[in-house]
Amino acid sequence: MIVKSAEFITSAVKPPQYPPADLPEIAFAGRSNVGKSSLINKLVNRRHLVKTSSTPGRTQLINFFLINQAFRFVDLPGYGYAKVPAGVRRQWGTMIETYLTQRACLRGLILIVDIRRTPGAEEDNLLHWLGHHGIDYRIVATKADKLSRNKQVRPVRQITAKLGLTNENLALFSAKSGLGHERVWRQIEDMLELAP
Ligand SMILES: Nc1nc2c(ncn2[C@@H]2O[C@H](COP(=O)(O)OP(=O)(O)OP(=O)(O)O)[C@@H](O)[C@H]2O)c(=O)[nH]1
Ligand SMILES: [Mg+2]
Repeated sequence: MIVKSAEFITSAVKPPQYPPADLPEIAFAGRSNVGKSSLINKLVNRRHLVKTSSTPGRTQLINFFLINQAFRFVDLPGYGYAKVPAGVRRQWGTMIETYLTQRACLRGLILIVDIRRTPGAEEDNLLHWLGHHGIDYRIVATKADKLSRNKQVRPVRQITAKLGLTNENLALFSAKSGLGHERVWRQIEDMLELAP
């Protein structure tokens, strides 16, 4: 994918604040601080399109970005951050669930996991829930640069086993080195049904 333009459109909490559902959308989800915003920045070759932070829970709204005037990326707030009060966490859950179930132009979701962490119940539940709602998804294991190549083998096996995936379904990625850039774009093009 050649990215000619990428711009922030708007932040939203509820449907009336979403942009019109006139373009296909790809959503990005994952645990708080996993590297969702960094992944989007890397994919579109912009360092600061999306705010990133070493403090978990930075992205608290649904953020919409217009790519090539043709489709949108949707950065969802991270889940599973322990320091967020339960009430706020519930609100986040509702916010994400509402987006995922009500957005007619949603074409698929990229679930991002940390290569160093075996996915837990949250990831499992999310994938089952997506399956149940007929929402297409792909998995990306990010921060691959944190492990040397031979140290990546075991965690990749654990992640694929835990989530019931084949190796082809999982893309290794690093926002730091750019590893997996092409692979993730192919996953996205696939969900957008764009010819390669
Ligand atoms: N080494 C390395 N660090 C990364 C990578 N991706 C993200 N980070 C770092 O991880 C931290 C969190 O990154 P973000 O992109 O803000 O994560 P997020 O998932 O958007 O976080 P929230 O919006 O808070 O849920 C930052 O300090 C990033 O620099 C990566 O591929 N490699
Ligand atoms: Mg973020």
